[in-house]
Amino acid sequence: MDPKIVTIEQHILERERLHPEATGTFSNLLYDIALAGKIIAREIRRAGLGNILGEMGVINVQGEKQMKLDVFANEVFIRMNSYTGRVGVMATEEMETLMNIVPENPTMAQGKYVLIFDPIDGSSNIASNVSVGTIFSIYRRKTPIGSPGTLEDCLQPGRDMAAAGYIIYGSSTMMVYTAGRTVHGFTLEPSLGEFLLSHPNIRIPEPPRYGSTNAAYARCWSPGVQRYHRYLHGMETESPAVPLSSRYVGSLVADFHRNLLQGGVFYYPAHHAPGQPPQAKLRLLYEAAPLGLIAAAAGGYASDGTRDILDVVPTELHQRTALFVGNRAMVEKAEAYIARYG
Ligand code: AHM
Ligand code: MG
Repeated sequence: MDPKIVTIEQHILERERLHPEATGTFSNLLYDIALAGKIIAREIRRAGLGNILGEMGVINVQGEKQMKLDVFANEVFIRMNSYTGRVGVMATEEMETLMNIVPENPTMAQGKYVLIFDPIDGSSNIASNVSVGTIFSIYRRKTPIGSPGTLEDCLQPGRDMAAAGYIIYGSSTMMVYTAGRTVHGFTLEPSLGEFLLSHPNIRIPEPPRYGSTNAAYARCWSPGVQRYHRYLHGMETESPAVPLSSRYVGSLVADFHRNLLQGGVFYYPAHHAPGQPPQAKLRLLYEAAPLGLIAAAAGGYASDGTRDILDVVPTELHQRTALFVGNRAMVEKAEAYIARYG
């Protein structure tokens, strides 16, 4: 066997050995997530075939309605993590309130970790065969193990995260994660059904190449953001000598992943309308904070336009935020333009 092949299990185990106090729970939780990712990837590969196979009687034999993929992915994540004793509380973008995990077996302790996830981000893209992703973050719970998990466990600043990652369902399936210091990427080898280490120690390269935003909303941005957009694309006197090129998938994980590997900045600013408070779209807990941790561990930075996204203390589960994420200097430039022009 090629000695260079490292499975995600081997890799996580190796990292665990660096922490003699580790019990293995955290490693096992990461495997659970990897397995959930494989199940979701398999289902996504068949997207679009549901109706055909249903008509052929291959699936939906009981006449059940085909489950939407985001609902399916949500179920997979919940089921994979409900009975392991590793997770005490979960929150998902798909559900209004948190899920307190009480093990069915009363002798089993309630888990010590908090799992927060967006089961399929960008799910509207599935209909046109465009990449989507799952985003997750893991925190240590604040409330005592054995007591019910509460909002206090979920509403922690990104800085306190134990790990974050995503699974991208693209031309191949990849899982990328960080436990806060380094970022590693694993590609699913479909015939083995294993995630293999393909991108060790990812660093956002310099110089940044891409600016990623939905520029159709430019009219709704604040003056500072509008000027920042002009700066990135060579229309301000101090613009970079080589302006950024533009790439926007409209699937956050895909846009983030490309910029992580090739350099760039993704920005989804708040929208402004006269007489109304600014409206942001992306969710702090499910989307912005985990990608912020990954960016930071890869040498980049994420901001809400005024401060490090990892310093924002959430006040509600589904809180929304503006997001600027990518190469550090480019994100700091966004903060500078917003500080100067609003
Ligand atoms: P979702 O959580 O409902 O899937 O929405 C999040 C998605 C992100 O993946 C993406 O960055 C953004 O919405 C795209 O929004 P827009 O269509 O406004 O550009
Ligand atoms: Mg989402």
